[in-house]
Amino acid sequence: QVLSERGRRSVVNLVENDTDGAQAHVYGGWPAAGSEDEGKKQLAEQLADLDESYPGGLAAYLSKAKLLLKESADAVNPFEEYEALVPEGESLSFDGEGTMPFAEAEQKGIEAMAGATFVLVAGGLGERLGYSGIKLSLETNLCTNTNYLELYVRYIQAMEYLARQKTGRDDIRIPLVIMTSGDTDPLTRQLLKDNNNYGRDDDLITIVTQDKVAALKDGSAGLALEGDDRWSIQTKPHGHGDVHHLLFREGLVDKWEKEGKSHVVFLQDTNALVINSVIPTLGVSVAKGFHMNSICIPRLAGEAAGAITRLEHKSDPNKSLVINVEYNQLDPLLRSQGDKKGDVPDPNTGYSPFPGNANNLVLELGAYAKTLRGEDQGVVLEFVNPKYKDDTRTEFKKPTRLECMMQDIPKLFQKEMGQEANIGFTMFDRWFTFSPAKNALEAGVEAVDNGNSAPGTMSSAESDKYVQNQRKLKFASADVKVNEDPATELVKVGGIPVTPGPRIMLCPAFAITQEEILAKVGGAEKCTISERSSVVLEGHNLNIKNLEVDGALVIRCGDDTHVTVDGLKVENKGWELAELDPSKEYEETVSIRGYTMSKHETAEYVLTEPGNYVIGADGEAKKV
Ligand code: UGB
Repeated sequence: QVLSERGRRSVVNLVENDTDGAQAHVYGGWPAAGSEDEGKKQLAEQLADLDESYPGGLAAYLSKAKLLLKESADAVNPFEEYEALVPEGESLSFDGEGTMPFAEAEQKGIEAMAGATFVLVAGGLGERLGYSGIKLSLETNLCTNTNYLELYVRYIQAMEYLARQKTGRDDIRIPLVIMTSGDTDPLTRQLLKDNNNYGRDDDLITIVTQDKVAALKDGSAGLALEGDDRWSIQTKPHGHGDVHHLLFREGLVDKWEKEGKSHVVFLQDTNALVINSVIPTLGVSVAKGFHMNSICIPRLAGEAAGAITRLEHKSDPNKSLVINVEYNQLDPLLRSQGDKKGDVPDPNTGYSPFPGNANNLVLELGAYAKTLRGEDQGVVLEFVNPKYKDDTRTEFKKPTRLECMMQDIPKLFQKEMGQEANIGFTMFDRWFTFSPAKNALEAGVEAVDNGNSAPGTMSSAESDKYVQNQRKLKFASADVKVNEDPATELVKVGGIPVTPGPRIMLCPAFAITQEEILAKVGGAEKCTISERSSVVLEGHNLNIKNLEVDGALVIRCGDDTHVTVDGLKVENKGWELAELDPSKEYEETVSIRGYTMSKHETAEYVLTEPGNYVIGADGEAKKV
């Protein structure tokens, strides 16, 4: 009688569906009325919340869990019926050869930009990174101190600007949805609030929040209680796969269709390089009619990145599909087939023969919407990954739960569209696309010491951003040394090999396409940047004609400020990385990177007034 109607209904549901008594510890042995009533109410409300947040309710969740836990206990191989083959796909190279010329893909992408909409999955905690805040708040680099969230927003803003310029249409608006979880939601909202949404209109940034799911204590899917609290069920994250159902449930996909959008771009939280690949990938999606296109990179064998595979069904070709196989499943799968060598490199390339999944996806909206409206409502296939106490595979070391991944959506595409589903991927060079910050410094140092060249730390992510910009400017014929060779050029800071410089930041408002870089730098009489230099360039209408830098230079221009750098020669003490003193304590954000930056001297130009300016040999910015 103390329970609310919804609470009471959920308890009754739990009892009625519990045919094997697996949940008796939850609903059985309640003390008499009047005793612990608050606890009873709390439990019933939580059961009702769990019921409401999962399609089909808690009963559906538990019955799926039972099945999957049984298969796991029996060590059923989920790939039994399949053989993993290396899939055929597209490849693009910014400065080399691909299956399609880069400039052609980029042009097609530029034409499609107006139809893009972005989703950033940011519900994960930075446990591996050793960071207790939200990963989106981490600074991508110490030259501009731009955090991940701001970087993605600035990129989207730059895309919108370019789309408006190209089409002459002022009404193009590119929205962003951020998926948070209970763990990341308050801090993400606070970050946006503290920064006034980074200047975006309120309706252009939407937050959807994923719910946690019930934790399970044993192979019968018994609900795990929170420590000694018999009135509280333990919950855990369900994985980034929640994003599809949430977009459907919140009506966002319907809204985008009405607005005439054509593609949805999914981004992960801490890979600053990936934005380079979005426009060309969009171009490939359009050219090839892909319903789903995964951004890929050459994968290091054993790397914690999924592999895109063609899973060939042994008896029914209609069940074959191109899909990610997650890194923890790849080795056992490959050990069970062919040469049985497992997840090893191809001796000819040094990389895994399977494309590495950067897990940034471009989905075609029409096919996606159709798929989400199917019976699964975007709930992607789940899996369990219990850590067993011993080989009997009966008891868990700690409670487990159902998990799901956003890159598993091809199975739903296939279910709703059959063989019509057109699933592809686009490979890019690693330097251009992939360097996420996922690991703590210690784990990164260990990876380096073990011969893995991808430490995946804050510092390697920052260094790779500079290398990328060195390469972009070099491509545009600038006189810039590319320092990227771990054996001869990189220097160790905090145990992680990083580029000694130059440290170059080409902000999204300076260039997000190859076309822009060539237009702004490619025609320069001179653009020389010494190795010890740091350079920040920002401005849609900033052009380099003649520039020499040996030190630190920052030029930031407003949208309507046209600036030509013609004859500027910068020579100053510049900026330097400072290693941490092992005897001192540092803030978490500093200690996970392993250094700070000392900004000794800077030549800085911030020009926001509309008009035309030249920065010449005398170092003055003159209005012309
Ligand atoms: N995320 C959520 O939004 N909600 C969740 O419940 C969990 C995560 P991780 P991991 O880039 O190399 C992925 O933890 O294990 C967000 C791919 O599955 O960084 O490294 C989270 O905030 C893998 O195939 O994922 O693996 C983050 O933005 C591989 O490509 C994102 O989901 C790998 O990334 C990924 O979470 C990679």
